[in-house]
Amino acid sequence: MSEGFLHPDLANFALVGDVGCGKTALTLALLQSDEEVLKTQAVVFHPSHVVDTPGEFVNRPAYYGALLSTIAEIDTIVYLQPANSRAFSLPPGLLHVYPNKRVVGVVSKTDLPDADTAAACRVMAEHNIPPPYFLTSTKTGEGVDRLRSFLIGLQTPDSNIGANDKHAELADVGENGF
Ligand SMILES: Nc1nc2c(ncn2[C@@H]2O[C@H](COP(=O)(O)OP(=O)(O)OP(=O)(O)O)[C@@H](O)[C@H]2O)c(=O)[nH]1
Ligand SMILES: [Mg+2]
Repeated sequence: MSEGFLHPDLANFALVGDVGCGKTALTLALLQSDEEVLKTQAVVFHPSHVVDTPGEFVNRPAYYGALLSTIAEIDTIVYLQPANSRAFSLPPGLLHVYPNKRVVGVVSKTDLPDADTAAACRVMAEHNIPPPYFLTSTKTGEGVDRLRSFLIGLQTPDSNIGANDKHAELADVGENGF
């Protein structure tokens, strides 16, 4: 498997979000993998603790336990909010169970004709996911390189300070105005 070796520092994050929000497509784009995007039936562990979760983990309470145990040892949650949706899909309480995890907010599918990226960013802000937010489309490639660079930057040696401190530090480099 070649993926992961291209970006050895692209590590230690889990993509989380509703069914069909684009987690697998974004994971493969970040890894520059040409694997086919298929419905995720079970957690997929890529090299370096890059974890693609099934959307059922957030929209079916029966799977919350599986989600919690899957992300237990992972530092960063990459949460996807589709650009055409105002439904927030992280399970309530998740961020209380793991208050020290870093959460990176991503707007996915910005290419859709009914995309409203401002509304998607607002949904995340209203649910305590701090900016910067990354606007991405795996169809056009928008934002993928920028998100990859950001995630790689989290793995640099001085990123071991508390997740919240790091987030505050990075919030200034906002990728957009929200
Ligand atoms: N237009 C558009 N379609 C996308 C984008 N990203 C993903 N899709 C499509 O949306 C559908 C779902 O994408 P997936 O990556 O499988 O979504 P997922 O979040 O992994 O879904 P589950 O595995 O079911 O949780 C697929 O048909 C993708 O081709 C995008 O940026 N733009
Ligand atoms: Mg998937």
